Amino acid sequence: MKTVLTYGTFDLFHVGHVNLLQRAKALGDQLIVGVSTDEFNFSEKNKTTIVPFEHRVKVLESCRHVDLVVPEQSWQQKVEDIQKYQVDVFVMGDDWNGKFDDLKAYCDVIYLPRTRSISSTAIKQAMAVL
Ligand code: C2G
Repeated sequence: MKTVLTYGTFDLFHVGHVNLLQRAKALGDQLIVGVSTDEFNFSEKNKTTIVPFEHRVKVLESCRHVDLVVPEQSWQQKVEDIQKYQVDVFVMGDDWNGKFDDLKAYCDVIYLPRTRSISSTAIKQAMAVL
C-alpha cells in the first residue's frame, strides 16, 4: 500500500485543486489530505477563507480521489504525519517548489505543476466585482 500525502487550504474548491488531488492519488494507492484549519490559515498563512474549515473538510471527503482528510494545524506536523501514516510520497503544487525538500529525509517529495489561470484568490476577485 503506497500512501501519498498533501496539504492545503482548498478554499472555494476548484478544478486546480481537483487536478492536484487526481495526480497525487495517481502516485499511490491512498491519498491523505491535510486541510488547513481556519486558525492555522489566519495565524500562520495570513489567509482568511470564505469557506469554513468544516465545510472544506466535507467537500474534500466527497472527492473520489481523497481517502482520508486530517486537520493541518501547524507547519511542523508534516514529519509527524509522514511517520504516523507511513507516507511514501509527499506532494505539493510547484508554487511550493523546494520549500519542503527537508522532507526527503522521510519520503519522496514531488512538486506538481499548478493548473494555470485559476485560483481561490482569482475567484474571490471575480466575485467582488459582480
Ligand atoms: N493548486 C494547483 N493549481 C491551482 C491552485 C492550487 O495545483 N491553480 C494546488 C496548490 O499548489 C496546492 C493545493 O492545490 O498544492 C492546495 O492549494 P491551496 O489551497 O492554495 O494550498 P496552500 O494555501 O498553498 O496551502 O502546508 C502547505 C499549505 O497548507 C499549502
